[in-house]
Amino acid sequence: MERTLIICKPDCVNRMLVGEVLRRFESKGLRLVGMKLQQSPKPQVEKHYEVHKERPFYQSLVDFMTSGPVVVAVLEGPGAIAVVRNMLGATDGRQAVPGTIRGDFGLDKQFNLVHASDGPETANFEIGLFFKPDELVTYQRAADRWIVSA
Ligand code: 3AN
Repeated sequence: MERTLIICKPDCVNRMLVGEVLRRFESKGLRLVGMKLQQSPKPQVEKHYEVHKERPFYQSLVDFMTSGPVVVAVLEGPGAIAVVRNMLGATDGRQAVPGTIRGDFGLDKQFNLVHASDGPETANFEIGLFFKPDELVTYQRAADRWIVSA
């Protein structure tokens, strides 16, 4: 089992696509183990995007990510990190393949709707940045036996 962090960005919340995005992940078989709507504090966003600090778009990205509320969530499932990244599609909506979230709903590389962790270390770091341990809930659903074989 793997956990990954997603952020439905301000454009996603503003365009009222949060339900559509979560529906896709839930339908795929990924389980929500944490979720909240928040106005992100700037230092948290700066830490989150620290790897992009030297990139020309960094300041504009931080401004965008603090421009309105976001929905942050932790999803759990087998191979969750790669599964979610594949379902998002390429960074730039113009290049993202139809059928992916960015391919179906976006045309931009900054306003690209959803962030998702890109590896196990990043996932750990990002989950810890956005959630306290007691905000993550572990539970079993009987229906899981139809999604993941023992
Ligand atoms: P991804 O979100 O697909 O992992 P990254 O990690 O390369 O993409 O970029 C992080 C975020 O930075 C993207 N989600 C996007 O919002 C923004 N971004 C990436 N490239 C650009 C760019 N050329 N211009 C503006 N924003 C960008």
